Amino acid sequence: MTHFVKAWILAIGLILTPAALSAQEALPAAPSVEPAATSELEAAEAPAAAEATASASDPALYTPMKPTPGVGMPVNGGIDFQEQFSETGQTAHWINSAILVPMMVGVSLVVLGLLFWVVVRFRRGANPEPSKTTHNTFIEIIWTVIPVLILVVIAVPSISLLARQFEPAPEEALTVKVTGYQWYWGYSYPDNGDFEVISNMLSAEDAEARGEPYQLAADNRMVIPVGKPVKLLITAADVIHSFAIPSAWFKLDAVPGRINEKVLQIDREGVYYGQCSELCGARHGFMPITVEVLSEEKFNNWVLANGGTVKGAAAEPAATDTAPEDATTEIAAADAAAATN
Ligand SMILES: [Cu+2]
Repeated sequence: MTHFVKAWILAIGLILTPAALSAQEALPAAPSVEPAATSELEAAEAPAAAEATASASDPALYTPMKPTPGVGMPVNGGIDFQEQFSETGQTAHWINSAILVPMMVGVSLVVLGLLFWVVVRFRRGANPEPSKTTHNTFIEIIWTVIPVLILVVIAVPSISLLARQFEPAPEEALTVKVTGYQWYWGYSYPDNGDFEVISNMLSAEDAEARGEPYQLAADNRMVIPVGKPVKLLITAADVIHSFAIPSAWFKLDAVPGRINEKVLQIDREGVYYGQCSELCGARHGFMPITVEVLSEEKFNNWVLANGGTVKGAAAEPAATDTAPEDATTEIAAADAAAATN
């Protein structure tokens, strides 16, 4: 009787299989390589994208920096983490290579050695009368205390790193709001006139023409100043995405209706690539992240090239060691104003 029921369940399953397959095919068309508008949402954003490209391409103020090969991007045959350019990244990489990997290798070798010793020393030929011992207090203390010590050695740097990664941003930090869309990124700068940069993946030809890695390069980049904490407010407009830059040890989910906050600080000028790291639909693999890190002065020029305003340019320049930069910023602002008139 049960065989009969099983056979029927199997038969119904087989009959329904083609229907399930065609239902999957009915999903959005396979991703095309072109970053052209593929949804209504994206089409609606297209004018904004065109605008941003037009203003950002003012070569007098800003030209996209060429990436350094192997820096801020994956390398062929790489098995280690990417080289790290943030303080937390360097600490994390150090914990991995100075603490975790040596411990893994050490523990593995000790266990392997013990196994070999047991196999050889206590084989039937060498040890015909096996011992009937069931307890040994000394050994039991050893195999409890040593693992506890190993866990403590790992926990101390690891938990302090975790806490450091989620320290709130300092008061003066620049704020950038990152929004994940299906399937591109938007970066808005509320401290600089609240303009938004829409960032789509470059086609293979455009990426090659710009000397950038295909599927990591984007038409408009997120630009931030070097060596300064940047408060990233991360959210999403449709489904969950995740904003990740491996060479800055940065990853945080972008969740609709919620703002996640984390500090990003990169200590060297350059171009750093990342990808959306939360499965978010058909073109999930085609929404790369490109971050360009510039000096304060070049960053301000980029802001002006995008029609933004430079923080503190209108007000009295702050009496700090950044005063000369503020002066050049004002000149640039004046130039930009003259150019638009
Ligand atoms: Cu995504």
